[in-house]
Amino acid sequence: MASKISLTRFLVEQQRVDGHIPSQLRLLLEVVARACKSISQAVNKGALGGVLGSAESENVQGEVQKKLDIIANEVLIEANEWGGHLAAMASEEMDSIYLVPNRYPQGEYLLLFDPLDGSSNIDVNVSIGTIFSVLKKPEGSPGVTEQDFLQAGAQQVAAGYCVYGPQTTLVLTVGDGVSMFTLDREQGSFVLTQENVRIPADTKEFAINMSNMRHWDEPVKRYIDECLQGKEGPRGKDFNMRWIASMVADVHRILTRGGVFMYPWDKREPNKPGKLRLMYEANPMSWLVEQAGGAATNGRQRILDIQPSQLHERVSVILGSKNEVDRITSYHTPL
Ligand code: P6P
Repeated sequence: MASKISLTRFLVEQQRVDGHIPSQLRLLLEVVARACKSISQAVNKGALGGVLGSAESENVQGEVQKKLDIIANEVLIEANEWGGHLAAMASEEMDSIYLVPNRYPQGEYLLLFDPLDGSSNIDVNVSIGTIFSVLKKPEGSPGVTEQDFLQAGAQQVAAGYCVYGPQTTLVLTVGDGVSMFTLDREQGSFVLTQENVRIPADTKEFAINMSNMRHWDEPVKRYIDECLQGKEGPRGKDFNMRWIASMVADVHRILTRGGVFMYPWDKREPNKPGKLRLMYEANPMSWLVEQAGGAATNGRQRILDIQPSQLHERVSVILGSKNEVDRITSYHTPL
């Protein structure tokens, strides 16, 4: 069997080969990976660790926080604040940005994360995950403000997620393709298990919460209806449906075997562009998908081109196999 390549060796060799990973960014990625290992251990304990259930509090989204949401958030903050690689952090679980305390050296990177995506699945033992995005702090500004975080997804310098499922797998891009690392619990390290991940351009599998069908806009209704017509319909083939209600798990399936994931705008909350968050869910996932040959739009625009105006703003998400995303987008923007 080929020798195991650890995450550390992979990052050192990538740094040496093409300079894609400056040393501070390499440190950042290794610290985030170590934090994900700790979160994985907490998740795996479940009821034995007294970490299931509600924390009896709400986050900035107005959602009830699970105990593990708060634990994961604290793990990421504590793991990253002292390293000297960050200027500040932002999290789905915190109203405002978190400045690195003055007692620690300040770095040039901004780290954004959803510490535990898919919280509704925690108590029923279904895969969940951590999503993270890395931006560079804009030059010149002495301090750090929320405004420094409001950069389009195309400005990311690294993005990834860690899915806590039957395996704990870290999936990462620094702009040179997508790599997957599986946690070897005996060694306690992430080991490279797939490089140059590619999403097939076509698929027969879609992921959407069908219970919202009556609330969708017409283009989404048209696309799903055509899929449901199967071989006898305009698509000329039968489709399969999956919906795990953990974006990390649905995106991992799409990176592994193709498919299209949709959380579109719907008329339940017409003033919100969508349910998912742009900065620390849609942007990192969209960059990973594009780096693997897929596509990601909000129905009308490439997600990575969206200029954010608020830290916790939401967005409609259509991502995955390029030909399917292009088709759905074309339904939204008829010629
Ligand atoms: P629904 C999890 O709460 C999440 O943010 C995504 O991970 C997931 O895709 C979506 O919401 C599930 O939403 O409305 O189906 O529960």
